[in-house]
Amino acid sequence: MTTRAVLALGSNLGERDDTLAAGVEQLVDHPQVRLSKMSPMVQTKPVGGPEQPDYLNMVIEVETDFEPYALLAHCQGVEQAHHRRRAVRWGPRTLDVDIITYGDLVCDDPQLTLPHPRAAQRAFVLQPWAWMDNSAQVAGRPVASLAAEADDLPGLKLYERDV
Ligand code: A4P
Ligand code: MG
Repeated sequence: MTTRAVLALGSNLGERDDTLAAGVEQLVDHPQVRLSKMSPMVQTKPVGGPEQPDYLNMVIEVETDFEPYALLAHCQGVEQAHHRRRAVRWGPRTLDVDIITYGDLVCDDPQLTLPHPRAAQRAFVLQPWAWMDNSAQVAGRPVASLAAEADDLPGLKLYERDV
């Protein structure tokens, strides 16, 4: 069965834009994952955690034949390919890939909580998502209006790559 899922990517170490672009390629370079929509990249102030560099964030929508935990394992495999180290919670990272929604599935397992428990408060997920899909909803509310209310919205701007 094919399910539509929204994935969020974040990076604040190294060549952040190359990392996000490579991460998207690797996520969809699999017969069970097809890219359907992609947001622009946004530059964002870190939310939580220690003092750390600004992030680049983006979201994508995929059609997938993976079951939820297999999709999580696939996302973690792509993080590993970028030498993700888990030292501090909410600490700096080369690449983080979170599953934001998996169809309409609601799940409160700590290993895979769906929809992502913090996504509805975070402009760094909501704003690129709203730009990607203006009609998107999460937790029964339009993503665009949740983005407008998120505390971290003032720290977000569209990312333009230096040439
Ligand atoms: N997990 C549970 N549900 C999910 C899900 N829906 N998707 C589990 C992915 N993973 C999920 O994740 C910790 C555990 O969450 C995993 O074992 C997985 O099974 P992690 O990636 O190892 O650690 P983390 O990302 O540091 O923790 P966490 O709590 O997921 O962090 P958040 O909430 O994702 O926040 N500020 C800006 N501006 N931009 C960012 O991208 N990211 C974070 C991380 C903090 N501040 C940020 C950003
Ligand atoms: Mg994560």
